[in-house]
Amino acid sequence: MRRISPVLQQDGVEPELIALLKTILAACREISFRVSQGELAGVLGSTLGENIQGETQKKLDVIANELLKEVILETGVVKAISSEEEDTIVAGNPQGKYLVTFDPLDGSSNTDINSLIGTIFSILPADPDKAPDDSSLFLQPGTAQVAAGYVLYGPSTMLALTTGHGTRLYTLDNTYGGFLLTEDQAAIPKYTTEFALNMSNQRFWQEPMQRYVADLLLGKTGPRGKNFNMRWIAAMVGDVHRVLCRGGIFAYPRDSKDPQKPDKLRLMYEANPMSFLVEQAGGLSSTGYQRIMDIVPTDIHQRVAVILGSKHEVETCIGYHKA
Ligand code: FDP
Repeated sequence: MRRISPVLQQDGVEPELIALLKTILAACREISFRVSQGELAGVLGSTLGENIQGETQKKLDVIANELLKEVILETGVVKAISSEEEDTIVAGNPQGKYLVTFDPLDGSSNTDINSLIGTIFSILPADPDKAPDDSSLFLQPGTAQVAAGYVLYGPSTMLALTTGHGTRLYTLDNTYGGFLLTEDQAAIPKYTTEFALNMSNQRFWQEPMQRYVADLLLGKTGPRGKNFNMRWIAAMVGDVHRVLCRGGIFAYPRDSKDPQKPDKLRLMYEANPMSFLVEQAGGLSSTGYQRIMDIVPTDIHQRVAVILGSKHEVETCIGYHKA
């Protein structure tokens, strides 16, 4: 079985980027270990509690954020980072070639129930002429990403990674301590009968999505002429992983539940990296009206509607938005 470095070298990935990816993965191995310890690690629960040593207990997402931030900035090749857990960007080496934006622990509502969670990351090139504390550094479309991936903390710890040469899946081998290639080219089937949506939001969706899902639910008796099945892990990283493994459509559409927050998922460290992985595996990713990776961000924490997965199904859903 192949390790990551030779695979990335074979793809012609720059040595500095390989080193950066390996550093991110080292932090993810540490996060994986802590996640696997659950309550025993004394890390779950309130950020305000204290453990028996009198140290302040921290939530797992805060710990994951600190771990990643520290090791990424230490590499010296990163000009700045942006994280879901940080209000503003954090400056790194002014000469750094890369920017890293990440969600340290996606699906955090799953932590306390020992269910799927993961770390999502996206790497962008850094403009050499901008200062490391200039947040406009990050305002690049998803098409500019040089690498993207997630590490899924599940029954096994898995990595999905792309540097633009397809999407590969790796599995953490705890005996050797590294990730081994277990799926060389993830390929999302073009057709599917599986959808993932938070159905409780149905009445708040916009009209095109209402119509699309109503037709899915009609199954064989409706215009789609086939029955669909539903899955909802409630952690994007888990739902997208299933889509990469066996196809499906995953959506978190725009809704009117909270007028202050029409979209839920974050563009820069959720939608863009997942879109890169999905497109590299032959799938599609859209807002319903626009390819997600073409969006030029205006804010590092911007939110966006997401519809991604099996090509034919996403195209069908987009069709309802044109009608
Ligand atoms: P969470 O809020 O638990 O971090 O990132 C947002 C996210 O999880 C996604 O991972 C997940 O797909 C979605 O929200 C779950 O939303 P619902 O609470 O509406 O099910």
